[in-house]
Amino acid sequence: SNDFMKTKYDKKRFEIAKQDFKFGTDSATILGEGNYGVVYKLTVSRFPNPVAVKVPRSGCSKQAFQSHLSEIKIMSFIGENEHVIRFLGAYTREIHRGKVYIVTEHCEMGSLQSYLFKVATNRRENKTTQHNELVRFCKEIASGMKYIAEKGVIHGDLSARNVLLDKHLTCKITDFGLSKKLYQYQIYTTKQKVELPWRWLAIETLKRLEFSTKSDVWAYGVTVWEIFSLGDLPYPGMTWACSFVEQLENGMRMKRPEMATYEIHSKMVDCWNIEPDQRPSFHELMSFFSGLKRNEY
Ligand code: ACK
Repeated sequence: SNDFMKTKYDKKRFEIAKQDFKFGTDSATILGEGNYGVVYKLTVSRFPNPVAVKVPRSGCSKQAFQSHLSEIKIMSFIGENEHVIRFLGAYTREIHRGKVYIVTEHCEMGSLQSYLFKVATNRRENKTTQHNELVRFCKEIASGMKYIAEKGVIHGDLSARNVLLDKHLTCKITDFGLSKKLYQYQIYTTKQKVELPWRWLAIETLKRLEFSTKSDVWAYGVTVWEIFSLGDLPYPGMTWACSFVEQLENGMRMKRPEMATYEIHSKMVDCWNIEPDQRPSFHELMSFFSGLKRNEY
């Protein structure tokens, strides 16, 4: 059923030679680190601009490495869209040694989450300009997610930290792979070491491990909440221990962030409907944010 599992990585088109990666030069910097591995900003010969290179940790588990590989497949299957991170190539010749590099476009402005933090501490004079920018982010993410959903791919981990901004402040959705998310989720539930991204997970995911485009819509609603609260942690003050799932079932939802209109808040709440089928589609969400009147704030 998952077409991307049948897709082959087009080696002729995407394979990059090892010597083309300019590791250890002045141009190489670390963009970020996680348990998965490291993301470098790097010069790679065939590309005019620096690119982002994801390298798994040398001691990472077999499953973490598998998820790294599935990301290549998923990204090549998804193809190109203005609001999806562009896959540029990979180095896979040393796959047997656990060495695989994934190359994507570099987004100069970093994650949407870090941008929102900056906006929060450095408020704009013009509220309308600010509001319109936030609405544009919502529209672009809905547009990218509509494209991903049409390809039959479930993102599984949509959030402000998984949206990147290029130099024009255009949104690019990143960090793919259902299999990866399912794998991570098992880790979360078994070891409880890494924090579970429960604040973004739909009720059916939390209860029955069900992922779908509609659970992506739930996460989209949480992302919109993050945008209008300028990067606050969702469900402020709440912990997993205070029976989160039960509270959701009893109708607890996030309040309207100050910067969101009542209309926008009501749309977020629609994304958090208990019934997945009752949630809006990404097409609807894109139309909604496209149709919002400017200067409405
Ligand atoms: O908020 P940031 O600066 O943007 O910190 C995170 C960090 O790496 C961990 O993911 C940054 N990052 C990841 N991929 C890219 C990319 N393709 N372009 C620019 N920054 C990236 C992200």
